Amino acid sequence: MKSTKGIFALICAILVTLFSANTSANPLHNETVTFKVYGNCEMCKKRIESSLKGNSAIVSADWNVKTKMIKVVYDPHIITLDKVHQLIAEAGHDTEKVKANEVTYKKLPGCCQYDRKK
Ligand SMILES: [Cu+2]
Repeated sequence: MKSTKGIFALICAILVTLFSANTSANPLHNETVTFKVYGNCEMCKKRIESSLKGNSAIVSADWNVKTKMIKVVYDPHIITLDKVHQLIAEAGHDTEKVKANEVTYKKLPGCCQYDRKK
């Protein structure tokens, strides 16, 4: 009986390992990109970065208030670069690839409403 329990525990351990390997970023796959995201201040920085940080495919996200450039480390096997841009746009911030929806943009606090290219 003891060995049956042991095998069962082993199978569980394998399943847990496989499951977590498929749902969170794998360091072997990581890719780093840097691109422009429009915003103004520290509040924007928080909003931009947290639009990505909840996602298990994102290893890190760091937006620079001065240069308006974001550096994202992500696992391209789980998330596409287009989706990364889209998540930021959904928070109200234009990226060099994807524009935020007008309604979402207007909901940003006044100080965060960056100049948009017409
Ligand atoms: Cu702001």
